[in-house]
Amino acid sequence: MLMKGWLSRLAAGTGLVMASFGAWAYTQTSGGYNMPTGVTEISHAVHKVHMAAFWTCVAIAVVVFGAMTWSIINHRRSKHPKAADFHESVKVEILWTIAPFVILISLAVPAAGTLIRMEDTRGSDMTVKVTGYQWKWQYEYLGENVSYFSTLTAESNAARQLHSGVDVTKVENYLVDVDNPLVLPVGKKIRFLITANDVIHAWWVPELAVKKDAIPGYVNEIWTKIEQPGTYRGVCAELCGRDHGFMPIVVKAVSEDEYKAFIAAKKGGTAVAAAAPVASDAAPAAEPAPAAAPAPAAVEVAAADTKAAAPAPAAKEEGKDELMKKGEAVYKANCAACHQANGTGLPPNFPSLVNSKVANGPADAHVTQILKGKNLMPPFPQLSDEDVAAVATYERLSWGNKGSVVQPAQVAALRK
Ligand code: HEC
Ligand SMILES: [Cu+2]
Repeated sequence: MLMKGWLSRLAAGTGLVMASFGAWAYTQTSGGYNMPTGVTEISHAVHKVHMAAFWTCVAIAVVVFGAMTWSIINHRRSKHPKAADFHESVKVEILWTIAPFVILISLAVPAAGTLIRMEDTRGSDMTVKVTGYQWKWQYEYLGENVSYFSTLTAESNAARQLHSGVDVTKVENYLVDVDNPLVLPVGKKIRFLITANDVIHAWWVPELAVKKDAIPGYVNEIWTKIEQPGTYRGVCAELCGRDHGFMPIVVKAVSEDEYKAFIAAKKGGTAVAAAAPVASDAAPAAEPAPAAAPAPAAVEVAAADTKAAAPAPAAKEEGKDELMKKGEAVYKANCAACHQANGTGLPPNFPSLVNSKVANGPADAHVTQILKGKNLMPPFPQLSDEDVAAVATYERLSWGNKGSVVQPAQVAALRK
């Protein structure tokens, strides 16, 4: 028996209404599948444009699939064996030219407005220069003389190694946590200058609606104004080589006082690349802040770093144990990806450092190779003299190697 016309229309209509209600309910909670609304004025604007385009698509789908379903049911061949043969209608043609035009313009206007606002970096309160490296980020607070590197936490890095034996589901914030997050104040207009030092990267933090290519030789601009304190995570969004997936971004938005304490604490020491895995959401404040930082719970990062970096002028002689300990951290953060945690490397491309001629040979050549790189090995000029001395010492005295201790002063001399 054939369905009556009104019945089939009702059925098709109900189905579509239910489907779109489902979609609506889903986007309200986002369920992790929709774009985040974010925590900045721009991210809200971007979300609005996104939802407007989404609902326009839903409305078009309802009309198109509704007409199609209705036609399939009511004009099927068994019902109308002889097809109608109408054609050409100026009215319909005008309608289907004007309707898409109106739809596109009504979407383009708010989208263009938002894009223009995103680019307007005028009147910013502070500037942070972001530099992409293979495979880490450097943050430089312009005018503050504070700059540091931000790399994947040692914990994630160890867990991700082939045959690490670590159950990665047990690692907190696996692959999305860093040693030194970017600390920013809320309620301030922050301008970012984004560039790269080797290949093209892209700095992307979805909840800030900030995504910009980091291109060597170019400086791109973008800005943000974060509304609420919190930890916001992002990733490099431009395929930049083997460890592209291992250079996450963590932004910690804090109150202005906490931010000031952080900067003050950072100024107390030099920037270090060595890893002190902190700053996961759940981690309790690591240790009491030093005297320089008035806010007690202030940014645990600051506290950890200042301690590690204490007053260490380049010329100071360092004990072997100290160098070895620091060297291990620097090695894990910067070298283990290629040379492996146990030094055996991944031959034939990445040589073993066990019994290596370089690690057992003259220190100058060893240090120069770290500073300047060689063939597939990238240069590491961004590491401090201390870090280079420590990592060289660590390589020269680990895994049965019989090299010498390297002092920061030696590195400083070779840098020139
Ligand atoms: C992207 C991979 C990669 C990273 C990261 C890396 N290396 Fe290398 N390393 C290499 C390659 C490739 C060579 C071989 C270079 C050549 O001789 O052509 C090498 C060679 C060496 C050698 C000499 C080995 C020998 O006997 O020939 C030393 C020492 C060394 N690296 C130390 C380091 C240190 C220290 C770090 C971290 C600061 C580091 N490497 C990070 C790829 C890497
Ligand atoms: Cu990258």
